[in-house]
Amino acid sequence: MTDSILRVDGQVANPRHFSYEDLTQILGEFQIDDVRSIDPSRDGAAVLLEGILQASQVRDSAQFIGFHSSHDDFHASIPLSEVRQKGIVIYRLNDAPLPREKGGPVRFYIPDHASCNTDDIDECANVKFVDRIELTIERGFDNRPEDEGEHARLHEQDG
Ligand SMILES: Nc1nc2c(c(=O)[nH]1)N[C@H]1C(S)=C(S)[C@@H](COP(=O)(O)O)O[C@H]1N2
Ligand SMILES: [Mo]
Repeated sequence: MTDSILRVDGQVANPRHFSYEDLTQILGEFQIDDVRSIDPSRDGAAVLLEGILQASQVRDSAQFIGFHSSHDDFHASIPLSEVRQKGIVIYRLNDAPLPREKGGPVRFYIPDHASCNTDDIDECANVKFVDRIELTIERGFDNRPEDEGEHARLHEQDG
């Protein structure tokens, strides 16, 4: 399994692709073997966002982090400082890639997010099916729902 499932680019010294194997090989200090240890409602295994940022040599100029899903054309750009400490990337379930129905193969997750539409860092920012992480100086493309109506329509498409 060496196919790229995640690309990291923008304000990084080492723009790169990660395969599932590459994610498993990120240093143990960044791995979370059971996400339930930080959020009992979620399962799977993850790496701290910080592990991916270090492996890509994030530059000091990076102010925003963009999560892109080309699968369903969903995108969020959020201040890096808000998610750098706690953000995780869930990528594994029972030693296999995270399945699509769980938001896989790669999903971003903030353990203590606010509910949707209440804050910049809300539940909507837990982007599923992430295939690209982009570090930028200015806020980047973001098409999260802007009001309850849009948000409700998005959820109607779920499942
Ligand atoms: N790619 C993608 N990520 C997404 C969404 C989406 O429509 N597409 N919806 C967001 C919203 S509004 C919510 S509430 C959560 C839902 O995550 P869950 O299905 O794991 O509960 O995913 C977020 N991430
Ligand atoms: Mo949502």
